[in-house]
Amino acid sequence: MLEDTSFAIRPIDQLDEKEVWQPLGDVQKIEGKKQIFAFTCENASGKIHFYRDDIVRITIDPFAQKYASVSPAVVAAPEKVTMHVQEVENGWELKTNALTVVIERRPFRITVYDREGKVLVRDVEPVRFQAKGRMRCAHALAPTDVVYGLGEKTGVLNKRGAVWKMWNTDVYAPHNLETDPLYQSHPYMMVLKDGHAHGVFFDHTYETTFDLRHESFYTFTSEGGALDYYVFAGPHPKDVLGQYTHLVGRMPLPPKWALGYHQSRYSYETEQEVRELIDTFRKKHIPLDAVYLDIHYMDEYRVFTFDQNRFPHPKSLVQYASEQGVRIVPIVDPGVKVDAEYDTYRDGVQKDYFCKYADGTLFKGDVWPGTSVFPDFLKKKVRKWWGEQHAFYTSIGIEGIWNDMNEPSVFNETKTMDDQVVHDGWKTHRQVHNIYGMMMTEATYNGLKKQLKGKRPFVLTRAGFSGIHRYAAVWTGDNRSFWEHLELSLPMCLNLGLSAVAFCGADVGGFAHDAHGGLLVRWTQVGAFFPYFRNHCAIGFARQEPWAFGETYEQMVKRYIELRYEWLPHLYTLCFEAYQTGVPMMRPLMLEYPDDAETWNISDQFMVGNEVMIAPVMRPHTFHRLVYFPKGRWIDYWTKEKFEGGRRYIVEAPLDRLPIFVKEGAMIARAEAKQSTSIADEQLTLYVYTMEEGISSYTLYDDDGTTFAYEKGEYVNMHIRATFSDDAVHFEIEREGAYKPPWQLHVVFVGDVPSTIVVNGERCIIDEATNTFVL
Ligand code: MIG
Repeated sequence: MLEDTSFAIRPIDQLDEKEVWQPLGDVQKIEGKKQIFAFTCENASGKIHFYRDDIVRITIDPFAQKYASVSPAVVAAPEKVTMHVQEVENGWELKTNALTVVIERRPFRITVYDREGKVLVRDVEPVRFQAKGRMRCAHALAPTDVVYGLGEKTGVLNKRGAVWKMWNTDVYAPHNLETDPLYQSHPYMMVLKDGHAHGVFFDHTYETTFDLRHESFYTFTSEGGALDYYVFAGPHPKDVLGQYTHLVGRMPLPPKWALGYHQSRYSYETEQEVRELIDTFRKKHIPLDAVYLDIHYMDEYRVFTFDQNRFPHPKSLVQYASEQGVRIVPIVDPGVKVDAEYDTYRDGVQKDYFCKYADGTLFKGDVWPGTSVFPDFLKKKVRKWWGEQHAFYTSIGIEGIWNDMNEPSVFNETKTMDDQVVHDGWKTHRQVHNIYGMMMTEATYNGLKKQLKGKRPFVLTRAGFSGIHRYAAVWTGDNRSFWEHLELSLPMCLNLGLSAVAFCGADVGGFAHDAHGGLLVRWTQVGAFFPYFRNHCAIGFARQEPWAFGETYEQMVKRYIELRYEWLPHLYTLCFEAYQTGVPMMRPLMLEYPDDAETWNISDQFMVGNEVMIAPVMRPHTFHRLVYFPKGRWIDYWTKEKFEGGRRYIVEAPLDRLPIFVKEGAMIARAEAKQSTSIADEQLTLYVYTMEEGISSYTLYDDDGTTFAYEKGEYVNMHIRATFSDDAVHFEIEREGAYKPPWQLHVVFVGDVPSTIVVNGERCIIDEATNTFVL
């Protein structure tokens, strides 16, 4: 397991540098008030603030508040914590039930321990700063520690061995290991140490860099702002997710339709084309829930307009789509065309809502509409105004918006807004760049929420920062129709999930480059089990709708889109889990088996919930693959063949087969395939993968799928517990919540049917004809 520990080690001091890194100096004073401990060093002041037993915030500021944080990430207020504080030899020890922080006086150094005394965070070098606002710290890592998270990054699951930068950037060039940064910034890591996890979140909006090339430490550098980070105690990786999302919030439930199959193209260019597209799906009986309108729907790319020639009747188009169970999702970019006769521009200029330089001149940049200005989303009233503009869409029945180019992307040398632009009074773009997109998305989500009168909005975004999942789903931007990019989409989305972005996905089929039948089939198989499932394709490349490559491929693609709908009750149940706990639907194996070191570096398999494992084939003309099975016994979803865990097998996977494995004992609810989520399920089936001995449990969640009534208890949670022994199964079932679902739950056994079945204490007879019974 010790392979690859030979990282390029460089002493911290040699890392750059024209400017001098200054140390903070020794600690001179520390004062504690309940759970807040303020300290003063020669060159800085700082604070250790316990937010909970298991969450501590550490701030160190050598700049006397000059760079006060504007981060929107944290939404939780500190809770009351019981502390044990004592002075120790060279400093102080601050202790809760879950964490201990030791501050050493000379030299100044912080160490954070978990309950068992394991070191989670330890300064291995003094924290340093540069006069112009930069800060750097270096924390210990063991050679065998594994680092996850960091949001949307290329590469494999484990992020060690490379440098990762946070600076939201639009990258069209093919994403590879050297392509960093991308569109999102999540300065957050989950560290797995001997199977125990903890988290560190650096709440910095400035450009930041994680240098993970070293064997025994990592460095974190911020281009501005006081050092400000949180440590999460774990110890299970799911605990870390719970702690992190306690702080930055959890995702609201998406409308069910957002979990269906979505079709996009840059661009479906006319109303007629969109209608024909929907008609073709329906004629071919391929499920479909949404069609996207890319930039060509607009009048010369003016947001909040439709092109009069191509889309003369948007309202009837939306209506028509809705009758077919399909939503229309238009794209909205932040750039507002400079055009004195264009309402959005005029209104924004008159109200002083666009970004400016310090001297008051507007920042102008080229994007799709030509020369454009950019709303100052850092201002609350601008967000409100921008949200209100969306009445243009919601008034004709639109319920979902796609935010693109919100890094913000500008067609100039720096690819973005000038550093010197100031936002909301006097925050430089340099400071707020990484949160610009998130603030736009917040504006969009809240605007839609108001206008949709109780219905759940759907927002898709490209740019984002920690906390983005509160407002939007995330897709990974401009990938290519490359096998390598299919492969890349797994670790990318898995790490987004570990960074709290539970609802994410990659363009199925690949955006740029030409897809082909085999690739589309394999990608659709994978996409069907990603949280967000959209086929999207760039202008000028081969069409990649399900039927684009002929009948044989079409049937396979269709089958997997149908499979998505069959699995929706389970996926929706997992959405609810993410909403409640922060644990994502799509999970790396390590999230379920942190004790099993074999799982720590698996980037090409994933779990959907805790008992289903997907092992996709992601290579051309390949019809088998090696699969690792964690402990337990696993059942092949298709053939029912059994596999013993704790070892590897080569499994067969003809083109029409996605290897799916279900853990013995698992219970999973599925539906019949249907054309759209707008059709209610009359029957759900609980598949019980029987075992000889043991207990298993499942909670099936459902609600109306469209409103916020679930927040007030209008949902159903069916808690099902099954005890298997002596050829009998005892079910205990409990319903929680006020929602009356339209479905009945039938039970089907996969594997040996127990001869005695008892439900809540009563003997139950199976219907001989169908081999099922109703719960
Ligand atoms: O500069 O709107 O990532 O999904 O189709 C390209 C056109 C702008 C980039 C997005 C892509 C979208 C495209 N956009």
